Amino acid sequence: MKKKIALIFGITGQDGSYLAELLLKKNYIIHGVKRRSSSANTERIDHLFDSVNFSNKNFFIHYGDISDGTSTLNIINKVKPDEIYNLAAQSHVRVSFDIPEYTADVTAIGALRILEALRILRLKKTKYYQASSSEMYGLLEKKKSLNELTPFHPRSVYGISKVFAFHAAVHYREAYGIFASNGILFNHESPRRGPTFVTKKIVQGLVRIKKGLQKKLTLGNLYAVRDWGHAKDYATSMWKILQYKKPDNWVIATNKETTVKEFANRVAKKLGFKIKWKGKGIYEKAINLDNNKTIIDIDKKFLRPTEVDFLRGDFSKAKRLLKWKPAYNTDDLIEDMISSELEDF
Ligand code: NAP
Ligand code: G4F
Repeated sequence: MKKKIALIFGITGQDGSYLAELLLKKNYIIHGVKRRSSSANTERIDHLFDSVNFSNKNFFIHYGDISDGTSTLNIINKVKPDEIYNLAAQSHVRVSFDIPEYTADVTAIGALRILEALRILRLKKTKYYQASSSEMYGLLEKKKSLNELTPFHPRSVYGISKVFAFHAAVHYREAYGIFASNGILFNHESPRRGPTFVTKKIVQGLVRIKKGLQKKLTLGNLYAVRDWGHAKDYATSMWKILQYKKPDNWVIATNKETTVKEFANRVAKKLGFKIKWKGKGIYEKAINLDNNKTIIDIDKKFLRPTEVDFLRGDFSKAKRLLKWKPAYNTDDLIEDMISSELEDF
C-alpha cells in the first residue's frame, strides 16, 4: 500500500515532535518545515533523523517559514501531502502582548497562507489540521466546561489570531470544499514543553531549587485555572481528527481543572518540599518550612494586561465520535515532567 505523506508546519515544537513520532510509527512519510535559526532548534526531533543531512528515508526537513507565502506554497506543491498539520505559531500568550503584529502575521495570516496555497494549487484531496486553542474562549460569562458551541471572546492578540485561523479553516471548508478541521486543544504539556510556559517553569524551577542550583521560583497569576493534559495524548487526537469522515471542529481536553497554585503545590509535594503560603496579591509567597526561606514569590512582570481566568474543556464529542480520551491525568503528567527533569542531573 502507498505510504501516506504528512507535512508538519511547526515540527520542531513540542507537539510537532510527538506528532512526528506517532506518524512514523503509523508508517507515514513525514515532511517537516523548520525555520532558519542561528542556534540549533531541532533538539526535540534530532532522534528522528540525521540532523546533518536533514533526512532519514521516511523523514525530510525543509527550510521554510509561514510568514513567507511563496516558500510555503512551493513546499506544499513539491510535497503534495495527503495531510497538512499546521502547528506553527508564535505560541506564547504573554509574548503576544509584546509582539502583537508579528504574532498576528505568523499565527493568523500564516494559517491563511497555507489555506490559500491549497486553494491555488487545487489540492482538494489534501486534508488540513489547524491547531486551534482554548485561548480563543477568553472571557467567560460562566465558569463551566467549554465545548464546540461556546462563543469566543479572546483576551490577547494570540487568542485573536487563533480565532482568525479557526474561522479561516471553516471558511475554506465551506467556500472551496477543502477538508479543513480545527482541533480546539486545551493546555497540554510534557517534558518537551518550552521553559517559559508555567508548568515547565514550575517543574524546572523546583527541581533546580532541590538540587541547589536556584534560590527561588518567581511566578505571575497563581489563581488562573487551566485544564492540563499530556501532549502525547493530544498528538493522537490530531491524527484522529484528520481520519474522521468529514472535516469538523473538535474540543480536546481532560475536563479537569487545576489552578497554577495547586499545580505548584503538587510539584513541590512530589519533590518532598514542605511549604506554607502567606501574604496576598503580589506579596503572596510560599515559605520552605525546612529553612524558612521564600521558595516561590510573585513578580508583576509575569502578569498579563488581560487574563484568561478559567479553562476547562468538555471533550464528549471527541470521545463519542473519534473514540479519543486522555490516557494521562494531571498527576501522571506531573510525574512524567518531574522524572524527565531529574534525568538531566
Ligand atoms: P511550540 O512548542 O511553541 O511550537 C511552535 C512551532 O511553530 C515550533 O516548531 C516553531 O519553530 C514553529 N514556528 C514558529 N513560528 C514559525 C514560523 N513563522 N514559520 C514556521 N514555523 C514557525 O508550540 P506547541 O505547544 O507545540 O503548540 C503547537 C501548536 O498548537 C501551536 O500553534 C500552538 O499555538 C497550538 N496550541 C498549543 C497548545 C498547548 O497547550 N501546547 C494548546 C492549544 C493550541 P521554532 O522551534 O523554530 O520556534
Ligand atoms: O503556561 P502559560 O503561559 O499558558 P497559556 O497562557 O494558558 O497558553 C498556553 O495554552 C494555550 C491553550 O489554552 C495555548 F493556545 C498557548 O499556545 C499556550 O500553549 O500560562 C498558563 C497560566 C496563565 O494564566 C498565566 O497567567 O499560568 C499563568 N502564569 C502564572 N505565572 C504564568 C506564570 N504563565 C507563565 N507563562 N509564566 C509564569 O511565570
